[in-house]
Amino acid sequence: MTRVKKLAEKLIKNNIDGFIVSKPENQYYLSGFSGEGLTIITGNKNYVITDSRYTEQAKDEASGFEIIETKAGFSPFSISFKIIKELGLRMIGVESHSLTVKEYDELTESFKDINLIKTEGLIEQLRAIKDMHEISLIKSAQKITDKAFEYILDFIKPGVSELELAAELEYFMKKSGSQGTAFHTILVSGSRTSLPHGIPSKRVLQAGDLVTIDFGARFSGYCSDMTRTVIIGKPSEKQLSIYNTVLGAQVKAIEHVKPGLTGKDIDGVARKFIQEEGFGDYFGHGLGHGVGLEIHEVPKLSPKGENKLLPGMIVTIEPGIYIENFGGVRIEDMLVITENGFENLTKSEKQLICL
Ligand SMILES: [Mn+2]
Repeated sequence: MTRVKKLAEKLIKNNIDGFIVSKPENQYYLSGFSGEGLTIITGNKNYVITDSRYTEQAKDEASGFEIIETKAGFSPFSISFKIIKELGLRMIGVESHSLTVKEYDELTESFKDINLIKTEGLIEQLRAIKDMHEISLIKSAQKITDKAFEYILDFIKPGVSELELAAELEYFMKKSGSQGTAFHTILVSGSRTSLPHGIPSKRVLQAGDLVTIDFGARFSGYCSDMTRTVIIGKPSEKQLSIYNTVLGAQVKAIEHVKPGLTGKDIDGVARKFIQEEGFGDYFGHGLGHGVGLEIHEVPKLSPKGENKLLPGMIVTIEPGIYIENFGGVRIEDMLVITENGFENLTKSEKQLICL
C-alpha cells in the first residue's frame, strides 16, 4: 500500500479528502485491478467499484481494497456518490484528463453539495519514478523485444509485405511471453519510411528499401519501446548520410543523459547535431518520452521538456529524419536513469544492418 500512502500525502496537500481514480492505468498502479471500474481513495478506506464481470478478478488482484459490485444498469459513478456521502467527504478530486464530459456532468449533477476538484497527473507524477520491480518488468518486456528483432531479420527480404512482417513479429512476441503489443506496431518500408508513425500496409519490400520497425512488448502491464531501421541491400550515399546523422545524434544524446538535466537539455543535444548536419527541417518530433504502464508517460524529452530527469525514470531516445517521397530513419533505445547516469536497456545492434 506504499503507493496509496504516497498518493494520500499528495491529496492532503491538495485539500482533497476523497479521490475518484478513473484512468485504468492509474487504478492498476494503485490496486493491481486490471478490469473496468472506478477506484476510490480516501486514505484509510479504499474501494474498487466494478461489475459482476470483474468481481472475482478484483478480489484476486486488489488486496487491501474493499470490492463493491454495481447492480446491472448502474454506473460505478452512482455508487461512488453513495460511498462519498456515507463517509461525509466534501472535497472530491477527479482526474480531468481521463473523465469524459458526460461523466463529469453526471458527477456535478449528483454531487450538488460536494466540491469537485479537477486534477491532472497526480498519479502520473508518482508513476514517473519506477521501483526495482517495475524496472525488472520493463527489462523483461525489452528482452522479448530484442529477441523479436533478431528473429524478424531473417524475414526481411524482397517479396514480403509490411503487413506480413508485422504479423510475424507480433506472433513471435506473443509466443515469447508478451501479453500483446505495447502499441500498434509501426512497420514501414521504402519511401513510406518518411511516415514517422506509418501503419503497416500491403506494400511489398524491394531491394534498396529502408525498413523502419518501431515496436514493443507488454509484460505484466509494462511496455517496452524500440525502433530500428535496416536496409535491403546496399545503402545509397543519401540513405547512408541520413542513417549516420540519426545514429550520431542518438549516441551523442545518450552520452549526455544523467539525473538533474531536463528533457529539453537532452533533446537539444540531438537537435543541434541534426541541424549541423543539414537535416534540421526533417526532425519534427520530440526526442523521447517516459515509458511504463503506458507507452507515452512523463517526462517528455522535447524542446518543451522542463522536467528534470531523476533516478528510476525510464525514457526513450529516438531521433529521426523523414524526407517526403524519399524515406526516413529512426533509431530508438530505452534507458533507465540511475544515480550516476543511465543503463541502456536496449541491446539490439544499431549500426546499419544491410540484409
Ligand atoms: Mn517511442
